[in-house]
Amino acid sequence: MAVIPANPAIRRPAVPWPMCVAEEVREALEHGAPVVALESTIIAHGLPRPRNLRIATELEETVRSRGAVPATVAVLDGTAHIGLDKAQLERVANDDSLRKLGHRDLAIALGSGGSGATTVSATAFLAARAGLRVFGTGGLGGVHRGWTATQDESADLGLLARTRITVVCAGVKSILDVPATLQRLETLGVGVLGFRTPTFPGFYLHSSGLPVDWTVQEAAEVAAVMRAQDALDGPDCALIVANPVPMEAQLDPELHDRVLAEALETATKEGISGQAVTPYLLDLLVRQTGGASLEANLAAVRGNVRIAAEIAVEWSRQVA
Ligand code: PSU
Ligand code: MN
Repeated sequence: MAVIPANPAIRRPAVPWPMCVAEEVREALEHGAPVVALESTIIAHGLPRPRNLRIATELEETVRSRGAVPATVAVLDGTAHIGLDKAQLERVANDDSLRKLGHRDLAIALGSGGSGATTVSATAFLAARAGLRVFGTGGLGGVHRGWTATQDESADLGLLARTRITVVCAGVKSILDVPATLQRLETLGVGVLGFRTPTFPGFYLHSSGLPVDWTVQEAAEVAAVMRAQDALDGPDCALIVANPVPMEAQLDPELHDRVLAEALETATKEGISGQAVTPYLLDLLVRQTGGASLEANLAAVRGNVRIAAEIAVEWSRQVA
């Protein structure tokens, strides 16, 4: 019987390159101290300049003020960074050439020395690889409207179905097909917890009107669920903590519905497709609501990052 020699390239253990974990983050992980992953697509492609940099900095400060270490994730010149310094964060906010990287783009960007901002899928992948367990973001990608024709479902969902990480979000944007997205999460086996809410949040709106099966009231309860997941050693998928924008900060529902319908129509007319769909619609919504959608967006992200930090703190306390 012929013995096929093992490919040494496959056997070789992982080397530190191409991932650079910031000193502060590495230290926190070594000591079991709380760390929160933050994505960079929201900074580079989801928020207008120059406010994006201020917000990126503010989000990191929010994490710190709650007693956790922030780790914004991005790919710069062929290296995946878990935790950015000031200059790197500035670059993410201002560099026009930064691409939008989903997890499928990671090896390609690293192998070719490229740079880009990471989406939820790429951030969750890299953060989990680095040993982080909690991630705060705005909204998840999901199933787009008209999916039967375009097959446009965010790669976020597939990646979250096989990555053990807790993601705090305000649901998914109403530019998506929200019921279909919830159904996909169920099919993929991704757990969803409503945070102090019995309904799935509507990102700009406090509620999408759709129920969630589980509701928790405190960060400690989320940490307990994460411990149970570890005790079972699975399922190896994400836990979604769906945290609504406060009622007083939500977008006026009437304005929301009107502008959304217009934006969807324009996007179809202009033939926007693929990765461009999400940033295009978000930008159009901001302009058509006179900035009001941006304020609701920010309120949602701020709330999520705060809760993510609280969960990370509880989690490190409970596993200590
Ligand atoms: N939702 C937001 N702002 C964003 C995104 C989602 O409120 O910037 C980004 C996230 O990075 C998310 C990505 O992972 O859009 C999904 O893009 P796509 O639909 O192309 O997978
Ligand atoms: Mn897409």
